Amino acid sequence: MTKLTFPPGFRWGVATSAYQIEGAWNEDGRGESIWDRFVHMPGNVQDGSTGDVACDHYHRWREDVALMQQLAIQVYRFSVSWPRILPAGFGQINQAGLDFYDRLVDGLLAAGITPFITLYHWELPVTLQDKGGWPHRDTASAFAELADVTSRALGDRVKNWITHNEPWCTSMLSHELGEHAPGWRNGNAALKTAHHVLLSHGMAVQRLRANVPDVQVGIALNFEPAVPASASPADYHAARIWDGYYSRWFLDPLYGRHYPADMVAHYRATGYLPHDLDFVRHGDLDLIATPTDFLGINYYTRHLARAADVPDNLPQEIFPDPPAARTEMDWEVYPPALYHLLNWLHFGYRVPKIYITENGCSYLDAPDAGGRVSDERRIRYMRDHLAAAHRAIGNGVPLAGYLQWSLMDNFEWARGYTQRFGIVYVDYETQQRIPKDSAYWYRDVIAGNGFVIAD
Ligand code: IFM
Repeated sequence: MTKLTFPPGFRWGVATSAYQIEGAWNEDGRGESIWDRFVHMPGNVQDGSTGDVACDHYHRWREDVALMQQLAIQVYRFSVSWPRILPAGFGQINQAGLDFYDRLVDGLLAAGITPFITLYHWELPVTLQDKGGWPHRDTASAFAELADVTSRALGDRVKNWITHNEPWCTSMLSHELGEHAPGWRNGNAALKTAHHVLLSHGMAVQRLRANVPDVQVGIALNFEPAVPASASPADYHAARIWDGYYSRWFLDPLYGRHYPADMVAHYRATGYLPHDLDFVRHGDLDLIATPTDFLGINYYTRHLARAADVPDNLPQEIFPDPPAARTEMDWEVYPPALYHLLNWLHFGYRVPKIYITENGCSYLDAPDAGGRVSDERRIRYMRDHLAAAHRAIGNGVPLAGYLQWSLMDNFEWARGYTQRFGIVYVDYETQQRIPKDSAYWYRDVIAGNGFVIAD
């Protein structure tokens, strides 16, 4: 048996987002977001559900903070709902909305839990959507206003800020693939969105630095590192394009390298860039590359890249794909990709500090007759990913913390309530919270700053 001990000061936490847990979608002056509109249109969510009530965290936050305290959670990453604070997206502030986050922050600090705030976890006010949404450049300035207002109100107590969660989802998943709000299918709009999101990130970093003494600010990107599905050159090329599409398009400009040239050529060829990068203005790239203090990485699975449109690309799977190693999302469980990802970011981009801002899995384990939720597969998933992260730290990767997704089961966007990512089970009928076995396992990991694995 070997004990994997994490560096002193390593931070252990959990993550959630506002729309997925808060509910109270139209209370106390909150405006409407693109997700409120999207979920109320039939056909957009797998089980026809909405986040109208979700985990009712808006009313039960005290109980949730107490639960985190019992589980020894050190860091709580949550997002603010933009239309709760600025119902029209800019201008008039909804004080009741700000007060909610104010109370939450005070409650967390009183419980000894450090808040990490995400400013954008996908809740664009509909008023801004109706003016053109993220493909419109003005949305970036409105986001800077949200950063300004929120950090002025909370920055005396909250020192850790994440501007955006998963710009790939805001741009590609929502504007190219149409799976998330606003449900567009337009490659050019998706690339404009990506640019304006990155631009707004740079603007927000500057506001946060101005408003928050000792601020630590970063952005959370999601990664699905590609592996060629076979040894064919076509699949190798497909893997490179996938990483360009998913990761390098965001990382390169954030770290001062402009948009990657191979991807600009690729997007020209696909018709996504009919007028080249005409939406990039002088000075934008400097703003986007404004230095940050950390990079947040959200990792769940890898991507097997196959060049489907190549006629002689015969099936020659060289990587096993056992059905047992998939989560309820049908995502492959593959911890080694996390190890390689961390190394790639450290050695390739010289990222000064990294947090794993999300990692977790959906399994549908439910309470047994005695009320216990045994979620062995989640414990294995967390243990193996933490072991991969520990190995990367041994190479010098500056990993400062691990935030598990998610504190509790919640509204999984277009999948509704068909998924359960929580270490705490939520009974949506009664709103009862039941810590799963993984929650107790994680509590012990935190207490020991590590865990024991079999040799
Ligand atoms: O639930 C989401 C979260 O909102 C963003 N990252 C991935 C999670 C699981 O799909």
